[in-house]
Amino acid sequence: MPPTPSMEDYIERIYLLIQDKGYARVSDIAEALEVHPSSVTKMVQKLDKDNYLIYEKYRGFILSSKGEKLGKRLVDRHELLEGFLKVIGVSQENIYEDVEGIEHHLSWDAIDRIGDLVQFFQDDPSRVEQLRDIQQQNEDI
Ligand SMILES: [Mn+2]
Repeated sequence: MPPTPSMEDYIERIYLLIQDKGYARVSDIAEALEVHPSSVTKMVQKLDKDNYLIYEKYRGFILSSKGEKLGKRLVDRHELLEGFLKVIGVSQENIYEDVEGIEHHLSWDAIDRIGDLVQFFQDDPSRVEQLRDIQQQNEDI
């Protein structure tokens, strides 16, 4: 069974917490995701059952290799989508919320194709300028 959007949010956040501090605790996750600790406990049990997590007594949780692999992929996907929205000219103030809104709902095929498009712009900055010209024209109408 593929992870649900909510599981993805947890794994992504746990991956970032572990990168930052070496471990993740229920209270840290609850704070970061703005949810009640009892919800975190429930999800942690589910992620443990599905072999994404390893519970370390007294310390908190670490990700299993399966969890870590997925966590890295989810964090990379988030960053790619931020880069994509940025390059197409979305206002900085909207980017984070927009990525949170779409990241769980695209196929990995779509993610990879967006990656190609980001690369297309990165490979030649004049392409970004051409896009900005079109955007300027559309604003002027
Ligand atoms: Mn995210």
